[in-house]
Amino acid sequence: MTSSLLLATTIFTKDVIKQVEDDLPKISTARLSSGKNRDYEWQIVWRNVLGFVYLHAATFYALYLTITGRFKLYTYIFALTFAILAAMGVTAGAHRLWAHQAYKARWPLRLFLCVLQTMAFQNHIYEWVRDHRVHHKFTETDADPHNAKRGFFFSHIGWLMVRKHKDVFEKGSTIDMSDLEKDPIVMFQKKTYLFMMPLLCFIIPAAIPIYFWNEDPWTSWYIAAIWRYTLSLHFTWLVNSAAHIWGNKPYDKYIGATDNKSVAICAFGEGWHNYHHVFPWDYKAAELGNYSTNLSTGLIDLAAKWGLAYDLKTVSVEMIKKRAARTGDGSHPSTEHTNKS
Ligand code: ST9
Ligand code: ZN
Ligand code: ZN
Repeated sequence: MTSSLLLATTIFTKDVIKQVEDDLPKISTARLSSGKNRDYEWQIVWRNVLGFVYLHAATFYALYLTITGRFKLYTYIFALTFAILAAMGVTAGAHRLWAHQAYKARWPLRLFLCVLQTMAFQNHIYEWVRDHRVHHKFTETDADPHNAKRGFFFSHIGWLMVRKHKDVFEKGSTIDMSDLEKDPIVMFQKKTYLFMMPLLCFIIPAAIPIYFWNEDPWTSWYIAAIWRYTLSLHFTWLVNSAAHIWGNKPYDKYIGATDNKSVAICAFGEGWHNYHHVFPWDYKAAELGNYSTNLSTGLIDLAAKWGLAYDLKTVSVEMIKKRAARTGDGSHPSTEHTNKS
């Protein structure tokens, strides 16, 4: 059992099956039609395509197990709890703490968030942050790893199945990562990721229901490991796709990012993306709303109460109002009657 779990979980990891990838032809399947990019060709990464095909096929099987009631209730409660915790590692950790330095965290909190982020398998913190900083600095250009101008599919999942545009490497090399290089927790995670990630994202969550309440091993694998992981990936990806396509632009109508409540709920507060692109240093990643649409803020506030988080950055109401009046689309409460466009 353990070896088959290991085999399945490592299917994505970069180096473990690099050999397999090297054997596959790097197929250039299409040219982008935009004049600017005539020299750019897609290079499909079949290792990732196959990985995602497996994930989604296995997720459908998990749905079948769910519909037919072939699971123990504890397994679902556990999977949900695990998913929420892992998401906090991405939102409160990789995103607000490490990518944007929106607050500071003492080492026990950084260690906790790092463990949670490893449970989420969205690449190690260093890589996640580098891609995300590039996304903010070069939003919706060829240097943006998940450039939403290339459509929903590309910005949602497609970007993880092809080699990056050369602008991502070139312009990405201007990103300062020295703060992360000074964080021993981040660097330790980077070094040990290929071992820690499969353990924390797949093996441990699949083993807990088997060990503690005698869940069927395959049910545990499909529901607590695969289905939980796939769903949390899609919720995350919606921030890059849906929240760059559909929604309001209360703070800046000239950018692609939108405020999208449904995405905010699914992504624990990360769907207020128009606000976030305008004020990326705000630890709430939102102006309005409460913990129900922004659980990540709740966690940071709690950590601040306990003295584990400090220097929480935010934006004054005045500054927000001025910006909404100047560049918003008129959907901000303070401009609704004056600035409709
Ligand atoms: C995943 C990530 O899903 C999701 C991120 C979402 C972000 C959302 C943000 C929104 C806010 C937060 C919302 C949270 C909501 C949470 C809710 C939860 C319910 N700059 O990448 P490589 C250089 S991961 C500068 O291999 P290829 C660098 O030298 C899913 N330089 O490029 C690098 O070498 P090294 C699981 C850069 O070969 C070298 O290029 N993971 C940059 O084109 C090669 O880099 C997967 O599916 C940069 N930005 O491959 C696998 N980038 O690293 C994902 C690269 O040694 N990745 N360089 O320094 C891959 O397999 C590959 O990256 C690839 C591209 C095939 C996509
Ligand atoms: Zn964005
Ligand atoms: Zn951000």
